[in-house]
Amino acid sequence: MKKSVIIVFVMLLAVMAAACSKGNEIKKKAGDFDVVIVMDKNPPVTGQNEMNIRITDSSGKPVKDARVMVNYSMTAMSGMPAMNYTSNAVPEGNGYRAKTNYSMPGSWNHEIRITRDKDNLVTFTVDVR
Ligand SMILES: [Cu+2]
Repeated sequence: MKKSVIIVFVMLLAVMAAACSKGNEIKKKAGDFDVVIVMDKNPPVTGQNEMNIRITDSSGKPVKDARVMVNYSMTAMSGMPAMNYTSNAVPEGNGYRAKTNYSMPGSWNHEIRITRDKDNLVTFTVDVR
């Protein structure tokens, strides 16, 4: 009896932790812009993934008229040449959507280039399973 109560409690905690987890959300500054990147999978997996990119200006207004490119790459490893891909983000709602296709698991470097008047860069790494 006591044991089952503890088990239910632990399960509840796990569900709450999962709901609060923001492991798939990345927040960065790029010049005057605030950028929030949300990966559709947590963790991202080998193969097709999508990211939603929301950009706001210094007054908090969504930036919808920028050119947004996602470059993702992996440095060469033993038995694997360097990999480098670019994906054009397309406007969607108040943000942009970009598809990525990771050819292998591991740590992928990302650079998002946001162009409006000038280039603004966001860099981060994603651990792909
Ligand atoms: Cu690799």
